Amino acid sequence: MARPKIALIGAGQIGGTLAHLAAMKELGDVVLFDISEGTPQGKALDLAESGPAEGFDAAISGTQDYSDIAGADVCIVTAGVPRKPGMSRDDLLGINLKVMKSVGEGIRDHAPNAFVICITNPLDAMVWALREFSGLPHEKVCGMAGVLDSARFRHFLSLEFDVSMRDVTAFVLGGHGDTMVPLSRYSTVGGVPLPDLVKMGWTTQEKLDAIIQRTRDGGAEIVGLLKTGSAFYAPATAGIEMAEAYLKDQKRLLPCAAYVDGAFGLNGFYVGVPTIIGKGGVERVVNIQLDKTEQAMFDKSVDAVKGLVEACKGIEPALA
Ligand code: A3D
Repeated sequence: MARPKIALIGAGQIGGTLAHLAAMKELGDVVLFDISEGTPQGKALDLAESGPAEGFDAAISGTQDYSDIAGADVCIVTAGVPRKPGMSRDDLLGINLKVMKSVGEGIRDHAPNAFVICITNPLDAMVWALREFSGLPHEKVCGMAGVLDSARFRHFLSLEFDVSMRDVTAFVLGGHGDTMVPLSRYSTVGGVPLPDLVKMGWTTQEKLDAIIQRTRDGGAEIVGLLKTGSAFYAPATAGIEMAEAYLKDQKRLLPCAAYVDGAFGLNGFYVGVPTIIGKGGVERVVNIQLDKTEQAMFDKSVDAVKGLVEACKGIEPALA
């Protein structure tokens, strides 16, 4: 039986790390695609040469030709530009929208049966645009953000409580931007919700609020430190978690930017929600109950994404 084929559109910081992780985990053969001549080929060769020591069986190649992604089972899209210090994710809209057009058409023409995970920012608007340009079924196109934002939240919480990150679960919903919604009530240590841990004296509400804010600013904190680009190790790890859930039909419950039609008061809109990912792609949107405050934060976040989608329609008339 042939190994699955994983196409990585964009061979930059995240793309290269995705290729490394996919090979190490033997998820399938990897094709790196990028418009930058030599970059995907160079990274592919370098990664392939790490195979003998690591002992993985995966073919890794690089290309500038979309026909080489033919038949891909999974496409992970990081093509575009990342932010620099002082930039918001939204500042990337115009340039990355053009990139989504060429990528969406490439996937439509060569890998129409793939499960597509978008990582390019501004995430929620770009996954919407990528779906429009590719024309793939909505359940086969989603965006990675919630897994990363939740991982950041889990990491900060584990530091605060001095417990293993493995025992911290967390939910971050909404758009992947300043309005994202970390949900304390649905975040736990070993099943104990955060509000209970505040009552038990494990932390204070003030400290929890500061952690929530640090989570919202998690991407900017790394951009500020790196100065030349944005985070890539944790974003790649999160993307691979989603790809693995699809390829192995794991039915994982993961927050991701999914097409929501009927849940959360939304009718046909891409935003971060809890989903089940398995062999059908985004198989279910999990319609958890939000209290009034949470719903208000979620609605505000949805409005922010709506603004970006409208801006896309203004730039690219074909989308309107
Ligand atoms: P970078 O290292 O610059 O890689 C981007 C790659 O895209 C470069 O190699 C470019 O040559 C390539 N590229 C540009 N245009 C095209 C095109 N038309 N077709 C194919 N390839 C193209 O960036 P990165 O890997 O650090 O980040 C990639 C994207 O992910 C950026 O938009 C980031 O903002 C975004 N990002 C998202 C998250 C989320 O949580 C959603 C986190 C971190 C970064």
